Amino acid sequence: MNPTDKPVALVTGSSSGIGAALARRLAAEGHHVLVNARSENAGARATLAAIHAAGGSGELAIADLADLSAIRTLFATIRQRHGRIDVLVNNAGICPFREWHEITPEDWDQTHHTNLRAGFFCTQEAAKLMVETKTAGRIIAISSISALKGGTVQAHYCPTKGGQISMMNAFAVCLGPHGITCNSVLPGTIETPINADYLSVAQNRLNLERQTCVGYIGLPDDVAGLVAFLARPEARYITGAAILVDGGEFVHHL
Ligand code: NAD
Ligand code: RM4
Repeated sequence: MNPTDKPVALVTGSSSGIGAALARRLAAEGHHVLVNARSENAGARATLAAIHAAGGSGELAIADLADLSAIRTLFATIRQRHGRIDVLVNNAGICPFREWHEITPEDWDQTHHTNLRAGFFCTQEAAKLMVETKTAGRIIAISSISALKGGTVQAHYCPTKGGQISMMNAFAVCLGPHGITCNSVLPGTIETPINADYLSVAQNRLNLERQTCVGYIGLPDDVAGLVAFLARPEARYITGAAILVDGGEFVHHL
């Protein structure tokens, strides 16, 4: 049964990068955080250890979200153990950098299943539980500036990020009458394992730094404050919003 009276937050893909920062921050804000990863890896254990070290509460929630049956099992476990979910952050994502002419059907399917389909079915499962328990829940998609801009090696990835915004808008309409908000957060370039190889090329890093207004690449904690705010009760009137956290990259024309 429910091992905690705290509101329960699931952060998908929280063994590294932005997800790990969001998990730590939501725990610091008083949530019991479900740290999701594909397997019980060192990163997931490190996220949970950091939560506990800071006096927070959480547990591992292992599931490969590209697998629909794993999503169903994950939510069945959440129902059984907690009987509630208050916050869902659809953060898990992949971006295999590929030139447009090299992208295979397998790249397309893997990217869409992870970034978009998993988010849809996690949202559907979370929303069912929120509606049943009359929880004024919060659903937040970690989309991207790539929903609004193209990228030379991201022609398969950009549509998944645009789709996330469209999906949150649709769910905002469906779930608003239940007091559930659905929003999208659009990071610019944030230093994480997803882009470590790309940013290790000095010219790529310089180009991206120059594209921002502030002149530097963001860190995962730069995204955490906004997500924590959207998860709070005081954010109840913000829904169907898409908010950039990009150091001004979108408005900066070189
Ligand atoms: P990351 O690689 O550190 O994090 C992605 C996480 O998703 C990893 O922990 C990975 O294990 C997990 N994941 C991947 N497939 C999964 C699956 N099938 N099931 C469960 N977990 C899975 O990179 P990140 O930059 O922290 O990415 C987090 C999100 O932020 C992604 O959706 C990404 O598109 C988005 N984003 C990142 C940037 C950036 O510049 N870093 C910018 C905009 C948006
Ligand atoms: C983002 C954006 C960033 C890149 C990540 C992987 O949406 O394009 O520049 O680092 O994707």
